[in-house]
Amino acid sequence: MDPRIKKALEDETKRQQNNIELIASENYVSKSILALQGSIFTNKYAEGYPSKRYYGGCENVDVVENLAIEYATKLFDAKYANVQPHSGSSANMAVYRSLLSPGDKVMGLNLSHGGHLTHGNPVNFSGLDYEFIAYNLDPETEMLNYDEIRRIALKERPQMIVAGASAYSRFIDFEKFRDIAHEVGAYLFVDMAHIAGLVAAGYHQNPVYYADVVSSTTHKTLRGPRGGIILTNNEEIIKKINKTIFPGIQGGPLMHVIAAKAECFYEALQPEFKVYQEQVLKNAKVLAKTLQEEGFKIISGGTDNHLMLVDVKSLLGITGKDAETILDQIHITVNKNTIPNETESPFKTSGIRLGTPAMTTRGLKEAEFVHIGHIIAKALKNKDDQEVLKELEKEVLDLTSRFPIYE
Ligand code: DSN
Repeated sequence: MDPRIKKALEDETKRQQNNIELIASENYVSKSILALQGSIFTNKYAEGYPSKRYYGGCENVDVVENLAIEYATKLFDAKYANVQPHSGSSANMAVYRSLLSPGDKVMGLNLSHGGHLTHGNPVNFSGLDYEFIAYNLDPETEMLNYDEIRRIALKERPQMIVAGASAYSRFIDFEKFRDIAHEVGAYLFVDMAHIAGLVAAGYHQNPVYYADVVSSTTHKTLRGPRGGIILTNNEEIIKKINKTIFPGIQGGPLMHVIAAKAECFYEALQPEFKVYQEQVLKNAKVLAKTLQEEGFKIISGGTDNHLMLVDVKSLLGITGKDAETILDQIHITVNKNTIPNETESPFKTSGIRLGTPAMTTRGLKEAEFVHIGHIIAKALKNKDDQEVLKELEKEVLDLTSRFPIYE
């Protein structure tokens, strides 16, 4: 291996082992998934779908793609799945292109209120190709306000409503979204990327029962390889989606990733996965509570899922970027994040987003998350005291050394 690439790999392994990983969209895959994603399936071209390929020698990749579809549909109780999207963004592009025409009106959650780039941000293809109308969180509750979403939908009459978020810590009522979409004759499209693992384990309402189409990534709470999927119960819609993914927007599917997705769905069907997700939720609740006891404002007052948004500016006058840098110094990885009614630029922000999926995979429970909450608070409150930061760094390294990423 090229020595410089090898060194980066070794350094990254060390970083992942040493750091407390709190980025809400990250996780550690199983050794089986790691092996499959680095397997010889990567050598195979398989344009098309199982039994309808444009290349010979596809008998084994057909097996893994069929298994991925079988397990995904079982896991989410859906009739149809397309497991080929290279990413969540590709999946979302395929959904829009299958059901909309350029210029059609779509509603999505504002990025700075917790939405996603592909939910209509003006610099993203979604915002460029379609006329997106953003809905915001309620300024008082900092939660989704379904009456307000309905009011906007009745006024705007969109062709599609997108539900789902990247930085929203509350339960999302897909049934209410469905009712609004039906009332205005719009498709309901749910991007469940962040909460897919919770849905799979039965800890969040399953959007497949309410939406016309559902997309997800496979690498967040679902703990699989980096990639996307699309689910639906509608035969006409899956036909369109399949055509849009291939030959519409993708060529050869990443068969090594699809093999790893099949393993991911298989793992998520096991009883241990439910226990894991339950712990993810318990850990998030205690982390939010600990930070609140330390004086921090948690956006919306708490969390129902795997993540929380912490307003660092109102208590300490620092930006989310400052907080990210200080925590990085003591080996805690987080990301700065805009909060509702943000006054700072997206490069600075007033908040940080914290999530529990990755460290829960490593075996941390409530006691460790209370400890992490106190470490975060102490570091941010003593940001200029190098001695305190050094002590905290030691505490972090001691904690992570007790929970290896791969035994
Ligand atoms: N970038 C992802 C996240 O961190 O939430 C969303 O795709």
